Amino acid sequence: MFNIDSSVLIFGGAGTLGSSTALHLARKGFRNIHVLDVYPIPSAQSAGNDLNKIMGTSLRNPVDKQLSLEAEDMWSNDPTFSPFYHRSGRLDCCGSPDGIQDLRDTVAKLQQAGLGHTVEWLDTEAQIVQRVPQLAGSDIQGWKGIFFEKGGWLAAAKAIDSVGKELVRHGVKFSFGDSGVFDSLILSDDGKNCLGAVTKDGTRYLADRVVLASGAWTPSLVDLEDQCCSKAWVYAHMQLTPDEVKAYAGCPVVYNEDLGFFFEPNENGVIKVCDEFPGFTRYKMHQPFGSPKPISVSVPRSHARHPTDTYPHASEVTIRKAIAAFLPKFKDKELFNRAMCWCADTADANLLICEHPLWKNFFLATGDSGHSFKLLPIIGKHIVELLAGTLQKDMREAWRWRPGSGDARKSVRRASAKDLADLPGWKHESKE
Ligand code: FSA
Repeated sequence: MFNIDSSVLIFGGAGTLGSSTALHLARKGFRNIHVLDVYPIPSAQSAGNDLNKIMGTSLRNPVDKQLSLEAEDMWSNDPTFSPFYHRSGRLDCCGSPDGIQDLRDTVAKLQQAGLGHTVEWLDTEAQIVQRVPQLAGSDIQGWKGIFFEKGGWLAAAKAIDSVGKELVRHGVKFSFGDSGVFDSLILSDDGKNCLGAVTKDGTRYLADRVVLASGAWTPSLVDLEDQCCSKAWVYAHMQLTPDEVKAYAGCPVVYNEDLGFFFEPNENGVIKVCDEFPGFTRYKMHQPFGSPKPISVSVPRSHARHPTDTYPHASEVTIRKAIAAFLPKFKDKELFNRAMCWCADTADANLLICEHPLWKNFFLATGDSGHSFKLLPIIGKHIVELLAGTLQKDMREAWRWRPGSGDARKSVRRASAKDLADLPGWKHESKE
């Protein structure tokens, strides 16, 4: 029986998938929700704790159309979320033959899904510049583009903070620090039922349902049998002058799969720039719960705990290359807040949201594959359906437990991720 009196523990509850789960439970009237995390909401080590994330329809997987439409509706109309949706538009653009083919494939997929009318194909540089005047004078020879009028960006950390405030209003219980960090499960005598969990400080919590939504940390907490590979992506910030801010205000998100992407300046005149690449792993021997012995697993390193970490020297080169291509005016600008942010890739880039096959009432919600922040308002609704046993079949199928079904280290990307151990330049303090 699962009803509003059931108790639910949500680890990673201060991040994207976890906070959304707590929100949907709270809105349904559940009175016994306990959010646990190492940092208070919005968790300083959540990938969602960021200036901005890209918003727009992306149809990678079978259930994406429904999720995209549901998310767009809530980002537009739900007061907890709508202040944080900036409808600047989004340009996907590329100059390489492979990149242009990918753009054409994207249009074809949208058309097949009946969403062809939501994008405009930009065939020439002039058409691109007409949509994004800030690209005039950039090195975009031969580029093609797709313009998503409806897309834009999300003020990510602020949106999770807004969820946190609503959770407080609903009376949700929180535990942060060592009493919020997952250590192990409490199992029934026959080992088949999850009865609760123990946290790092030894506190024992009993619950009807336990959800582990710890993002890129999940594979180091519970053995996921290689279904998720945690990888870091990088970003840097640059400060614009007031005149530059005026010129870039309202600029659509520009995304180039060969180079990277940038966002319009925020209220402090800061632009975030990212390069695009297959991510960085950090493999080490580690023993997650459920594994009888230490195994090789990519373990994130928290930027919140290691604030002087930056990114590898190689990232400075690729971020500078992206800036030189689409923000040439700013190519000599100082960069700051260089950092890594951790996501969990699955082999097929579908989420991993399912009950654990061995331990009933223990649920995983991870495998964001770098594209799930836009689902913040809606994903929790479906996670709650999973807890209640009512999740629709195509979602159950897409998000199922599926070890052995592919290579998460490569995922659907062009190449396998390189390991941080082989990349100098990012670690600026010796403490582990
Ligand atoms: O929703 C989107 O398409 C944004 S993806 C942003 C990104 O940095 C990727 O570019 C990267 O490859 C990784 O997946 C992390 O997220």
